[in-house]
Amino acid sequence: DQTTRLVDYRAPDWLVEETRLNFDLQPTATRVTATLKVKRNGTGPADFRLDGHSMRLLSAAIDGRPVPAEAMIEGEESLTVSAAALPESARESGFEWTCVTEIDPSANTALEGLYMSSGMYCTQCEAEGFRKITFYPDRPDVMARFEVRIEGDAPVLLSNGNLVASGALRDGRRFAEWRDPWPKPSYLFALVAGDLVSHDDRFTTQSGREVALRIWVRPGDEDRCAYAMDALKRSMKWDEEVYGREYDLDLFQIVAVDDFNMGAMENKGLNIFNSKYVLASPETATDADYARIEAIIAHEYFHNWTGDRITCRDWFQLCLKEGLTVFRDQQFSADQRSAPVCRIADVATLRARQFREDSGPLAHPVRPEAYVEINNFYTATVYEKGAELIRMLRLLVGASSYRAALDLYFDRHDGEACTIEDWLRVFEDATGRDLSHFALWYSQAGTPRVSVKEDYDQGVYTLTLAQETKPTPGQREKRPLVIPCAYGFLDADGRNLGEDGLLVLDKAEQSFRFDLPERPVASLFRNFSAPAIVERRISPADRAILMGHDTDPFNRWEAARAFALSIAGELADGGGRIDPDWIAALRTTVTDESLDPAFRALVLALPGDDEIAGEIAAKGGVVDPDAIHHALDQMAETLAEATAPTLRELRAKMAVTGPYAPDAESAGRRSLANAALALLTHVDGGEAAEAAFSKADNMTDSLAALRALVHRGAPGAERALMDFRDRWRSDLLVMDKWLMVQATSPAPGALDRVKALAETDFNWRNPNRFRSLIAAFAAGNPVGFHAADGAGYRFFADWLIAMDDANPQTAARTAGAFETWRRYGERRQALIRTELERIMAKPGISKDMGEIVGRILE
Ligand code: BAL
Ligand code: ZN
Repeated sequence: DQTTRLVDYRAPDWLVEETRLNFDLQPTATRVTATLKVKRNGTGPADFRLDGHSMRLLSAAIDGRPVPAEAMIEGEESLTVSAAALPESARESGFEWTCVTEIDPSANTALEGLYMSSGMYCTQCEAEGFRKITFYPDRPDVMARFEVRIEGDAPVLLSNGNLVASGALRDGRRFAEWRDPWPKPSYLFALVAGDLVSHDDRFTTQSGREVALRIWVRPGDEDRCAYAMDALKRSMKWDEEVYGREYDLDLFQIVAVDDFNMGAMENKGLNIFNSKYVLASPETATDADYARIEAIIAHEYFHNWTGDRITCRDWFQLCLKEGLTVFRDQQFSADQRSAPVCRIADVATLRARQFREDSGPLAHPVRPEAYVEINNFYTATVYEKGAELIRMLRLLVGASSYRAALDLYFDRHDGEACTIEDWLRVFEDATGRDLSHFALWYSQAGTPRVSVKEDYDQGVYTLTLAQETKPTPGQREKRPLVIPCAYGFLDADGRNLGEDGLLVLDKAEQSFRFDLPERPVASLFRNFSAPAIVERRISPADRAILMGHDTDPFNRWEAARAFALSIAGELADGGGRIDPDWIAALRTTVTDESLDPAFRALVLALPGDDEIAGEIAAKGGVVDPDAIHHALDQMAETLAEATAPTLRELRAKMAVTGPYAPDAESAGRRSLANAALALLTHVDGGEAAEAAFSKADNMTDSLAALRALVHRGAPGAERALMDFRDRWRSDLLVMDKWLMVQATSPAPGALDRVKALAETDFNWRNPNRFRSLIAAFAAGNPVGFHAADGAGYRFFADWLIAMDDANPQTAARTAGAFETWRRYGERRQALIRTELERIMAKPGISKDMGEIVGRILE
């Protein structure tokens, strides 16, 4: 059994106080000498067990004396010196362990451990990559001070902490020595070596400490770092102001890397980023890219306290750092931009990814209790639902108590590796509340459904809320959760009625009574106060009141979304009609100049195919991707026909003058103009989009126009695709957008086009390329992927099999596109099953892929 279980957690037998690493870098044979000062944790004899694999052990010594081969047991992923083989003196008081290993970074296509990307050396150690660099107790509750010496040909040699020495060696080689004063687990170790240039700046902390800031990129990319640097400085200031957290080293560095499994990584003092989330210029990056860069820079920086200074005891506690840090980055973005717009976007992502996960075979609690491969648990549930739990806690205890609890958390646990129990105890101690019931959110998987019943009689409004969570894999019985519901009431004219407040539903069913002078239009779960699915019958008239007047912008948007979803659902089911009231209400909202353009753009966007599929599946229906797509097309066309002059007017009004700037206000104007453009393409044959494409002076407008043309199969699409390619063919990050536009196009022939693109000079081993073409097709092209003959499934499975050999982590994560397979009709299910079984039968399938596909098939 390859499963690791939370209940089996045991404190480490040995701790490491100091770790000295010496790297002699060579592309195919890098030598790593590791010297660890080890001490016993506990009493009595204990084997000295180290994690490690995919490297050659050249020698090992204890207190300078070679360890004989027969005293070491090499397991598949470990090296053990038995307690009996340890020298007498070492058994109690500890010892110095030295080992020399040899690794081949050039052959490391899994991008975990030490590997090469575009000629540079870099590392990714979270969660368990360090054990591919040297033998080590590779677990987050072992925290050591690291000293690192790097020797290599590259001009720039980086590691964590502060630089203490550097210089030239013989034969053109160089060395650098780094010391990180803060104890850290091995997963936060980082090394980078390459031909890099830096974009530099400084930050003075609130206590007056001078910090040098450096963003390292390949020569030629220096002029694309300014926005990331600005976002970094704003993040540093924000964390001081809002959380009282100051940076703690003299240097903070970021490196942009082309081949990277994740978005970025919070290694102490040396964050490594997927270059996609650092590099930006108006010509090459969209408004959405700028917003993502800002959020991810903030996220990784915030990890310095929530992740690095206080880390996780074990990987089951991943949400301790990830949920909290996502919540912090969401707060930051909301402060920098429009809070309602950010909230709506965050909820849309949560519903699209996490609700989908929570309702299928991959559902798991925010704190999972078992895993085969921990890399499979960097999920929307751990991250995004984890952030929602923090948000609910803050709502329940109030903002000032939340801050007091966080202060206590940092005071009490600085330098420790903690658990969710530690986290909740801090809140209990700071507020005097009992959170034992709330804790269920961490262990119970599945999205609760809250049904709403309303009654008004003789001045009393009664609201009855009932909750239910459906069974999830391994959890049949579900208990009622603590569900906060922020509410307010409106009268028939849309004015406030009575007081706003917060209800807490903590039983299966509860009624709440309010004295109100008239029947209210209730605005419930304001600002999406709990990650729940709300089932409520509401009249079109009440919906229109909420859409037009709610003081909670989230619920104004929610009312519009619910309206569109119900129309789309009925159309896809072969019935229904396009209610003219929907069009009228949309027109009123999108032309309301008192509203933020970014908000209006969100209201104007139609629901996605997958969102409708999720609704149909939740009601027990069989999902037909073609019917859903047809319904959405009909809606877009009818809306565009009815509002074409309004849409054109909106575009004219939203035109941004002057040079491009990525600020939220101009981005909002562009998003509304481009939402209108996408609709207009349904009625003008692409005329407006062609004009917009040829005059665009920034990537946001250029890409929006290209997408509108390609996705409608407009006559100008081919020409625009060629122009775009000719202009950007040497810029791989921009070409990813070009690939993605084609991969996600619902126009006929998408699969043939994707196949052809995959056969040209497509570097599929690069995760960004793979995601832009193969993953985007499976996850973002429901019509092409679910083609009735199964060709889309076959194509995708072929690629998963190929990628699994090279990079199991990226392959397994991409395979999640199959998680909704039981939503579809029998024929499609049979075709998908064939592909899933083919993947499972692949000789040498990785742990990563075996776990994901196994769970999907269960
Ligand atoms: N810790 C992995 C990348 C991130 O969540 O920041
Ligand atoms: Zn994170």
